[in-house]
Order: sequence, then C-alpha cells, then structure tokens
Amino acid sequence: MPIISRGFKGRRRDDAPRDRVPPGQYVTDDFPVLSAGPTPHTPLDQWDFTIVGEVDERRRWTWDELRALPSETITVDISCVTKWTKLDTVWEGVSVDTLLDGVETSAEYLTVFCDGGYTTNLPLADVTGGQAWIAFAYDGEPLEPEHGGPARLLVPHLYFWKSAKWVRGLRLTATDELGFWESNGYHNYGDPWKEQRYWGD
Ligand SMILES: Nc1nc2c(c(=O)[nH]1)N[C@H]1C(S)=C(S)[C@@H](COP(=O)(O)O)O[C@H]1N2
Ligand SMILES: [Mo]
Repeated sequence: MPIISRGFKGRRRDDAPRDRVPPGQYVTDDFPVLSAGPTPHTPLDQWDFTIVGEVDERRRWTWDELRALPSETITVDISCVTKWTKLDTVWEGVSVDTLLDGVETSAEYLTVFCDGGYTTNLPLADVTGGQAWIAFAYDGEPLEPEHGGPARLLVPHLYFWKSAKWVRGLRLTATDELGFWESNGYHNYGDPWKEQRYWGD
C-alpha cells in the first residue's frame, strides 16, 4: 500500500519536505491568481521602469533597456498569506541589485508602484543582497498578464503580496510608508516563517 496517494494534485501534498513549508501553509501545484483589481495591459512601447524618490538622480529603463541588462534564473519557494506555498518555482529576472547599482541614497525604505495603482512597502535591506528581482519570465515563458506580466517584483522570502505584479518602479523613501495591503490589515513586514500575516502577528 502506498502511503502517499497519487492523483491528489493541487491541494495538500503530504510528501512535502516540512522544513521548506512555513507554518500554517499547505503545498500546492497550482498557481492561483490573486489580484485586487483588473489586469492592466500596458503596451511594451509605453512601459518603463523607474527608480525615484530619495535618489541622487532618477533612473529609467525602457522595456528593451531592462531586457538588455544581465538577468538570472531564480528557483525559489513562494508563500501566499492565503496559505498556499509553491515549491521550486522557476523565474527569470533582473536582480534589484543590478538596478540599484550606482544609485546614491540615504533612504532605508521603498514603495513599489505598479500599473493599476497597487503599492507595497519594504525595507531597502530586503531587496538588496540577492533577495529580489524584477521577473519577466516564469517556467521558461514570458510572464502571463494574470501573474504580473510583463514584469513583477519577486521577493520570495516575504509573503507573496510583497511581490508586486505589473511593477513599474521603486520609490525610495526616508520613512516607511504603508502600501495597499499593509494599510488594509496585512502585516507591515510579512515574514512567512514568523507567520506575520496581519497587524499584531
Ligand atoms: N499589482 C498587484 N500586485 C499584486 C497583487 C495585486 O492585487 N496587484 N496581489 C498580491 C497578492 S495578495 C499575491 S498573493 C500575489 C499573487 O500573485 P499571483 O496572482 O501571481 O499568484 O500577487 C501580489 N501582487
Ligand atoms: Mo496574497
């Protein structure tokens, strides 16, 4: 008798390595779509990525310029506050370190901004040091619009609401300014290993 039942896809995988699944999460093979509004469709010739705010001078890349930067393949586990965890997701993107290279700032925080108006806030220290990417491909294919295409932030060590879809830029800030979910009851930091889901967790 097999202990692990096959054909039990997309719900709980009881064979998941527990040390890779944060507390209170279940493993899924699906890739659920969670969006607070409609999917924007910005044409690539109108798309840019900017770094603004507390910087010596603002930086701007067109789509072609961003795609010409060195990129990496990233294989990471992602966890959504709604309790699904997806293991070994494969992305391609530009490291945020590459984008911040040469940027002079005294800021310690940033707000990520997007087409459609979504925002999320992070300490600058959480998007540097090989911890965050602007991802434009998933599973070897261009990122689908529903999952944030043409590009999204990928910051896998925090709950997935920090991985802003349809990302258009970073605004560096001296003080921590709450983003969309952070001002609607979600935890300000969102470490899945500490179950920082909501205010007060
Ligand atoms: N622009 C934008 N980014 C977003 C969201 C959103 O509503 N708008 N939802 C967040 C939430 S709550 C989650 S869990 C993930 C979901 O990403 P997915 O739809 O690719 O699974 O995107 C995050 N990024
Ligand atoms: Mo989420």
